[in-house]
Amino acid sequence: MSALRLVLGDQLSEGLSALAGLAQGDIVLLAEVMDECQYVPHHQQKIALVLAAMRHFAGDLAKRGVHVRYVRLDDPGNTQSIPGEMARAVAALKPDRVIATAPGEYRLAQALAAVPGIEIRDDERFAAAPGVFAAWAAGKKTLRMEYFYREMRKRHDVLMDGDQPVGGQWNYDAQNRNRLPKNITPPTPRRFAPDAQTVEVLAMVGQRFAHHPGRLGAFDYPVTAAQAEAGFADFIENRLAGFGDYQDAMAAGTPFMFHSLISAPLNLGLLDPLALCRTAEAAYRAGRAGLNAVEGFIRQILGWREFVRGIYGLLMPDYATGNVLGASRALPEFYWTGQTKMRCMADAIGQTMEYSYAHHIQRLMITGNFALLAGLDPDAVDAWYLAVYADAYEWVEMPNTRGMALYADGGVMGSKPYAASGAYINRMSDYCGGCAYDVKDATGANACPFNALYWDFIARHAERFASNPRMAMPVRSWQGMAQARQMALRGRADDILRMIEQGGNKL
Ligand code: FAD
Ligand code: DLZ
Ligand code: SF4
Repeated sequence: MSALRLVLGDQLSEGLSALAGLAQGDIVLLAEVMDECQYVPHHQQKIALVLAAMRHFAGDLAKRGVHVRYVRLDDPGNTQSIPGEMARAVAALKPDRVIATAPGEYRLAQALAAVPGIEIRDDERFAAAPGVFAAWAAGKKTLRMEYFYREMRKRHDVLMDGDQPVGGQWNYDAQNRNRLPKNITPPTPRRFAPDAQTVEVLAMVGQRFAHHPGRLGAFDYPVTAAQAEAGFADFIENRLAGFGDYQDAMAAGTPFMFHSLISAPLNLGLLDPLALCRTAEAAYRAGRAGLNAVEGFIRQILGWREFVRGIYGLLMPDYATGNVLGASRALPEFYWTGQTKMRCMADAIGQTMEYSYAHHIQRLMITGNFALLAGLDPDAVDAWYLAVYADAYEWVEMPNTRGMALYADGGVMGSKPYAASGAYINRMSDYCGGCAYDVKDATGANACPFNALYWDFIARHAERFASNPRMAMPVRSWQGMAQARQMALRGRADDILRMIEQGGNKL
């Protein structure tokens, strides 16, 4: 009996269910295929990361004596699709069984389900075992991350004192919102210089995907589990303590702040989410980081990451078409170049092109907030986030984008839209000081675009949000404004929206 076992590019985990019971005579298939490299125009660093990590993983398996069938992108005969490569391997090797782990993305899950005779195993690399989210969600009118997060904390005994949360509170979010003081510079994260194998991948990607967004020059992602562990250890040692206070802070030219940078290796399967939480908890218990930092970090992994996966699993494929605000504007060109006078947008997009990375508050409150206020088409915004970030897979990207950032799901992910004017950005960053626009002005030709767009957004959706307790205040403020002020704000917003519709080059 021989089995063909498929390992996808984001399934690079030793304990993968598809590899359970691996026996002599089995063959493990990894395939580099154009379909996966270009279903959106992935950032060049993202493609390089996935392919380099796949090659390293396959090499490690082979060193352990496992028979690996590794298909390179430019191998003759490559059909350039995962189902195609499975069919080719089956025809060549005639295995008795074909085994895979369920793909994270709906698109590929559908395609694999159609492969004749395939055994698809659950993906067990998450804190919520299969079925747990659906059982928790059953019968609930609204689904809120906070309550699922508490379940995960209890179930896995993370940051608990008996049946109570450590410190007496479940969530220290209110202590995660400091601005970065001028005299604090976040430590430079440990990065990983490409080895010969990765250099070869970088050269190939540079040639074949030169038309994709982003630059390759700064590539130094971890590409093995050992490197990913070392990167995480560096975070625990040098940045976790600052993560709590400055989780929501932004500063120009400070792309990584105190963040962990683990999302890309974690989503590839190189790290184990529960192990990360336990290491962070140990740092708290050893007095090496405060509770607001450690709880804040654990909340992102055990809370948000598990919650968005649950939402995606529960609500696809309908979730992909949600657009309750009827947003339809095309994505302005500067999303691909960073060339705009808006300093916050230029900085967040610029570092995205440089590193294939932006931290959460940049994704949510800068590029996401702009897309929300400007009524950009959720399909285009989704495709952008999926393309440009090294950690982006649809199961995690889509609920964050369509739900959290764009409110296109009508409030499944969050109880209110994360809409904010320039005042919020000014409070949480140093962007506005050096910007060509005036954050204190909302209506002049030089006024911060976020200001008029914010009020225009409230005005456009006043009816929908008037009955939302968390949005009633801005709606009332808008309704109480003098008509002349309302007209001036909407006039400025019209000008900005027109500029966006003309490609955004004048912004
Ligand atoms: P840290 O700030 O150090 O957080 C630690 C970890 O917590 C992250 O690595 C990640 O695994 C997890 N996490 C934090 N926030 C979230 C969240 N909202 N949802 C799920 N996991 C979370 N994250 C992705 O992994 N892939 C995506 O494609 C993605 N797209 C996003 C799109 C938008 C519009 C927004 C607002 C957020 C998105 N996020 C996505 C969530 C978050 O921005 C990234 O996980 C985070 O910025 C990664 O950087 P980090 O590893 O330094 O995170
Ligand atoms: C993202 C990605 C890329 C760029 N390339 C490949 C590839 O060549 N082969 C592969 O198996 N996986 C790749 N991936 C990851 C897949 O897109 C991912 O496994 C699916 O989206 C399912 O989550
Ligand atoms: Fe961004 Fe407005 Fe501040 Fe400029 S003034 S950095 S556009 S928020």
